[in-house]
Amino acid sequence: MSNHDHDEEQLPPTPGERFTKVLKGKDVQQAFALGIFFTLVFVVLGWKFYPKWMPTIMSTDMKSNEALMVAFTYISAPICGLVLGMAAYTFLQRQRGDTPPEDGPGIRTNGPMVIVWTVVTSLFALLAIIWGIVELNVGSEAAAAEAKTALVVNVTGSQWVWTFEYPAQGIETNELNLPIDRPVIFNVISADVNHSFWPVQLGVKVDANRLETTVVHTTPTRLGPIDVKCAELCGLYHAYMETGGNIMTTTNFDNWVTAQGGHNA
Ligand SMILES: [Cu+2]
Repeated sequence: MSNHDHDEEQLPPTPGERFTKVLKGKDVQQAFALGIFFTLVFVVLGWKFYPKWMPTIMSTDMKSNEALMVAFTYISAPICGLVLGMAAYTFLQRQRGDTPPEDGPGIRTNGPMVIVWTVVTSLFALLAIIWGIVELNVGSEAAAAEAKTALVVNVTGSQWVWTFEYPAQGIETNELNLPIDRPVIFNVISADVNHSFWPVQLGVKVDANRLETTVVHTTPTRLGPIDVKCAELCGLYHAYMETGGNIMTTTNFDNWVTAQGGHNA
């Protein structure tokens, strides 16, 4: 091709020129426009709909879980949006029967492009790590402060039932009733295989292992029913390993404890 011969006489384009050329390509711009469209869809989902689709927020932990979920939806929206944009553009172009544009030089040899994507994705990863570490520390500080006043519940998972022992109250039940606004410490263990203790609306999900107690805590902040499930495949009736309970006023909780034959503490 004469065009090709002509190119060889010129200096090869610099990485910066290649970057600009890529961005100016009609196909890239159209795919990018679709990417922005999908990004907006995810932002609207994260902003308006995901919070509604999540379980009712009934504890401090569930509140921070929701904030995390929504923030990560925003962060991942442009990444997911651009990938979907490219996929949709390719699909639409195929439907039209257009010939795909010829491949340019490999992106891996384009310095600026490589730097941009490495830096941007590293920043996302760093944000996720820092956020996670901060949340963990906030949790353990709160736990230390709450230890004296907290209600202790010993949770045992076994095939295929949850058992809740309240040592200070001297009762054992299969429904998880808790008083509102009082910190609760769960000592979680399994009597047989691995289970995962998941009181859904409390935003707690932790493995129940045999011979090893896992301590987890939260503070219920809203009255109402809760679901307790097993979130670790644990055998034939794993799917039915669920129970419920209620977040109650302190008075109602005390009455319930008394009705179970326990003493208030
Ligand atoms: Cu289980």
